[in-house]
Amino acid sequence: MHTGKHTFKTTAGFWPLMANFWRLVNKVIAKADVILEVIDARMVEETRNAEVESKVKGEGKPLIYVVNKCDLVNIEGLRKKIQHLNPCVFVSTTKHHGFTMLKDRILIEAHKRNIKKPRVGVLGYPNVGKSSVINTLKGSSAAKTSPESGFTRSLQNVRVGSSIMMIDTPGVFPYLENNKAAHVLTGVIDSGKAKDPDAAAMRIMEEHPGSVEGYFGVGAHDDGEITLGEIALKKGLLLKGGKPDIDRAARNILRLWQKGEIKEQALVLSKVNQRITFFRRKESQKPSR
Ligand SMILES: Nc1nc2c(ncn2[C@@H]2O[C@H](COP(=O)(O)OP(=O)(O)OP(=O)(O)O)[C@@H](O)[C@H]2O)c(=O)[nH]1
Ligand SMILES: [Mg+2]
Repeated sequence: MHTGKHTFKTTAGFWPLMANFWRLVNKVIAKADVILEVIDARMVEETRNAEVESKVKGEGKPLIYVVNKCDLVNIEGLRKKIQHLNPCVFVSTTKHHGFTMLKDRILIEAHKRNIKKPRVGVLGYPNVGKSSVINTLKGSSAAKTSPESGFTRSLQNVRVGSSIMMIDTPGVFPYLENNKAAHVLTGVIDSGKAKDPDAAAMRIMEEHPGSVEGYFGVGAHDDGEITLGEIALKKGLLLKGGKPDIDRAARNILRLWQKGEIKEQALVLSKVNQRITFFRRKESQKPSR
């Protein structure tokens, strides 16, 4: 069982390790021949760390952007949006997608530098799936994972095949970063502890139109609060007097978002489209009267 997670966070939700942030990053950069920056596909900008990226590049080490949790987004839309991130590999550990490509990319970057057996440092925000990426590359659960952020607590070497050594790290933040809204969305701050759950839930609805509504089967409204109210009513989340409990509805959404259960609507739509095409095909196969 995992214990002691909270030694990583103060009650204010800060990360005491922040003082050690650069020490950790520098250590990983020094040890590694190739660096992976793992990013959450649903929140690319919020889970990138420009300072770390320029530090890695400044040290002359190759950086590969690993966009994880691709099962939760419309990948084609995302691919166009982040063409400038290069080299970039899209993966999903739950769907085992993109890992041959990732292994190849690691070896290509290493071989460019005449390194046959690269050591690969895996950096990224808490909860983006660093340990899961390592496990999927390896094909077994060597690095422990958890839906709780801040789970991996120290550097850990994991051998992948005969030629690659991965270095798992605890999630790291930009120095002095205090973007609470992003922390709620990325799961760094637990849904139960979010200060303004309704604002965070509405941000998800704004940035990923239709995803929350599609999940709960409610209508979309310009005013997100109306949608939250409908979700509360549908789920029977009521305050005394029968009013919808917006706060609980919003926390529910955040919990499902952090767990990766709410997907972008485009994905749902593409499934719907597949089904429509399937039924149309069946219809057209019926003998005409
Ligand atoms: N939907 C989805 N969930 C994922 C994927 N990869 C990881 N997760 C989930 O994300 C959560 C965090 O995964 P970890 O691998 O522990 O993340 P981490 O970056 O190592 O986290 P820390 O060690 O806490 O910094 C877990 O609940 C995983 O199951 C993915 O490709 N798709
Ligand atoms: Mg981890």
